[in-house]
Parts: sequence; C-alpha cells; structure tokens
Amino acid sequence: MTDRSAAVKAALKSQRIETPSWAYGNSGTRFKVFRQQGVPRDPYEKLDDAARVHAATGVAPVVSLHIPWDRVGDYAALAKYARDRGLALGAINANVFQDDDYKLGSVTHADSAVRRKAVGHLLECVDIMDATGSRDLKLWFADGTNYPGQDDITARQDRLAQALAEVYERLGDDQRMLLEYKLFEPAFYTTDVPDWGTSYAHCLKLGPKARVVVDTGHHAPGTNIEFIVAFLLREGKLGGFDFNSRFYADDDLMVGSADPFQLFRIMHEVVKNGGLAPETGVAFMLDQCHNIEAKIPAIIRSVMNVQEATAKALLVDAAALTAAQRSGDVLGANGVLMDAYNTDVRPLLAEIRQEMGLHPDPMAAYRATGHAERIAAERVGGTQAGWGA
Ligand code: PSV
Ligand code: MN
Repeated sequence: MTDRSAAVKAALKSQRIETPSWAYGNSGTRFKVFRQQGVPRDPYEKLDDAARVHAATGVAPVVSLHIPWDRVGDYAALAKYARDRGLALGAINANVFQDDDYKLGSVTHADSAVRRKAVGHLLECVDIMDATGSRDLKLWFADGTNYPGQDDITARQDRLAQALAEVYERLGDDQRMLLEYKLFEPAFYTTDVPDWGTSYAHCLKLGPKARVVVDTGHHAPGTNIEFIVAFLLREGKLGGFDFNSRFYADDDLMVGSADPFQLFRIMHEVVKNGGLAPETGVAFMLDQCHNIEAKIPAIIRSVMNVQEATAKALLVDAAALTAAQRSGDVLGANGVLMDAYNTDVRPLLAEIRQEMGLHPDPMAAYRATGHAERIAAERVGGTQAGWGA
C-alpha cells in the first residue's frame, strides 16, 4: 500500500458523522405526516436506532439532540445511555420557533418579554450541554417578517446581536455556538439570519467560540456552496455542516441524493483546506427528514453518501491539480477533479469496512440484524416521536 492510499484509508476510518435525533422520528410536509412502524417513542429509543446506524457504518457515533423534542429528566443519564451504546451526544439544537409567543419572532421580537423567554431557552440548552458533555449549541432562528414594513430590519439585528452576546458569555471554555442561516421559510419577506454573510458577521463580532454552520438546503438555487465552505474554512469560521439534499427549497432529502457532484465539490474544499482534521472543529452533521422512506436505512444510506463524496475528494491528485492550476491548464485541472469524481469508490469503502471489522455493505448489515422487524413488533403503544414532538 502506498503512503497516499494509507492516508486516504486512515482519513475515511476516522471520519465522524453526526446523525440527528429527529431523523429517527416521524416527519412530513405541511400537508401530511405519514407514520411509520417501529418509530422511537422517546430519546432513548432514538439512541437505540442511532446505535444501529453506527454499528452498520462504523463512522456515525454522535447524535444531535433537539430541545424540547428530546427533553428528559436526567441528561447525564441520557449521555450515559448513549456511551453504553458506543455513542456520544453531539450538538444541542435549540427550538425557539414552536411556541405561540414566537409568532413574530424569538430573540428578535419587538417585545422584550418574548426575547427574554427565548434567551432563557438558549441558556437552558447550554445547561443541558454541561450535563451531556456536548460541545456545540446549534442555533437556527425562524425569525423574520412576512411583509415590508412589518418590523424594523436593523432593530431586529440589534436584538439578535444582544441575545447572541448574552448566550456567548455563558459558554464554557470548550463549548461553541454554531449559527445557522436560511434564505427563507417560515418567514417569507425577510429572515433575520438569511445568509452566511450575516451569520459570519455576527460570529466574527462574538469571538472564536462562534462559528457558522452551513445547512446545504438553505441556499437559493444555483448558489456556489463550495465557495462559502472554502471562504469560511480559510477564516477558521466553519463550525460544521447540516447535510441534506434539495431539489427546490429546504427539502431535507438524503444528502448526496439530489446532487452528488455538489457534495463532492464541497468535500473537495473541505479536504483541500484541512477541514477533515478533527482539530479544525468541523462537525459533519446530517439534518434530514425521512418522510416516505424507511428511516434507519435512509440514514445509513446518507452516511454512505457522505463517505463516498469524502473518498472521492481524498482521491483528488493534489499535486497534479496544483501543477495544472499553476500552469494555466484549465482543461487539465478540471480533468484531475473529474477523474476523482468519476472513480467508483465503493470497492475501496467496502475494503475499509472489512478492515474495521464491519460488513462491507452497511445496508445489508442492517437488514441482517432484524432490528426493523423487532422494533415494528415491540414499539407499539405510547406516542411516536415526530418532528415537533
Ligand atoms: C429548519 O429549517 C431546520 O431544518 C433547521 O435547518 C434546523 O437545523 C433544523 O430545522 C432543526 O431545528
Ligand atoms: Mn439545519
């Protein structure tokens, strides 16, 4: 084995992909939530399912929680439950978008009482991070306006900055704040954190513990996401990804399903700029909803899609690419990239899995466990977890 292929294998074996607790629960569109058999009824059962994803893939040992959807009485006990299954609890996602009080906003609301309530929730999430050992507080704000004139755009930025500063102050030395942006929805006219520039500006002012998170579904069609990734990595401000795929809006489909080439281009920038190294602090999270497809297999497939894009990015001949770029060889440089993208990396990943003591085919490995049939038979009664529950 050459040094290069050993390095490629080592990088793929040490990659860590974080799966979202809400992807294990029921979800849907605003038209219908289709219930599935065997869906977890509490955060513990979500962790049981996540452990299956990790067992099949070997690279998904972290689970993001969403508060209050994953509220439990004892977070240290939940963290222990995760550890006992070879998992760790990852980002704590705050929720300041599902309470009636937040109709006109949360941390940007004109009423200081509503702002106080929202900040209180964010601070509670940091308390939970202390108990779970989570590093990241992930913030996505639904805040915005629907109509021109509805509220003062700059006043809302001031309120946002003030709330973020208060929460930032509360973070421990090893804790971080990841600020997500989203072009639109649920607000349709202005969104208070609509793009990476707004998130970056706030994070820059806050300090080194604040970073931008790139949700791949949160951009206008045609946006060059890999440019954003390259820019943020260069600035040391990329906190992580919320991976998913989109055809039209924030579709939350399986990552790599709509546009695998885009995922490759993103991972190429990550690899080239050192973002795979754990020291860089880039969290590779999924943020998806499996409305019509079986959830656990869909998450396994998503993890595999990230792995495949990463493997292809690692196979880019960096020396040849640099040489072509420096000599102005446009077609040569593009050819180097396309050669890597067009490589079938599935045999390499199968080999790596076998070296890790895993089944070469994670989908088949999961099927063989009989977990799907077992949970369908056992998880009857109780209330199924769902997006927003
Ligand atoms: C809503 O758009 C969203 O998908 C955000 O991306 C968050 O990360 C996620 O929900 C969980 O709150
Ligand atoms: Mn997201």
